[in-house]
Amino acid sequence: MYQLYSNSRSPYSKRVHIYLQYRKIPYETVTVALEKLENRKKPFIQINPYGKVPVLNDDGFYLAESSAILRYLEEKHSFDPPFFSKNIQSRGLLNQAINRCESEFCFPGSVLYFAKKFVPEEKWDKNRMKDSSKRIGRHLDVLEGILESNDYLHENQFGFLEILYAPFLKQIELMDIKVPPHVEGWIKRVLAEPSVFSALEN
Ligand SMILES: N[C@@H](CCC(=O)N[C@@H](CS)C(=O)NCC(=O)O)C(=O)O
Repeated sequence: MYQLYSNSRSPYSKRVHIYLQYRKIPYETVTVALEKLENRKKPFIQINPYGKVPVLNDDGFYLAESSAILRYLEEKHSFDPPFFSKNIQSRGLLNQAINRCESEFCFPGSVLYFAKKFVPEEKWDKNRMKDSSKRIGRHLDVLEGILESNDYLHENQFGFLEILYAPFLKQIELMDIKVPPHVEGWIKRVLAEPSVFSALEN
């Protein structure tokens, strides 16, 4: 059975929980206590030298990076319909959207999340945080353009992108931005999807 090294406060870990539950793949969770810095010590540091969760253990094969884990499982299991279509242009557009999700939303989102959750306000890097909010605002305007005429981001179906975004959407109120109306409707749909709801509740 797959093992998922994870922490319950880690949005990147949550992506993999959502995916495994959405695809109904059995797995067990191995909790890595980030608060005790277990991720920086042996044996975990030998599994992932960057000391980050999530990591998937597939019978002794270890894979880190949430998006890479999802792609690996998606390729390994050949689900129907797959998240990555056979059409090369469709796959190209999905990969483009994945990169933009990471760099324009989740990364600046993490800057705000970790500052607000774990750093005392007097130590906040306010310029960096302001810049992160601005970047997220620009990104949501781009998503709004897509969602004006679609319920979901890629080929109008719940899929890979929604799973990557979901744990970060749950924290959107920390991002100090005005959420455009179609994005707001999409967030409600994504968070109501049963696998998302259950993975983010636990
Ligand atoms: N790009 C990685 C990011 C993983 C990541 O940043 N994980 C955080 C928890 S959300 C972590 O393990 N932080 C511990 C540390 O950096 O010490 C992914 O997609 O999996």
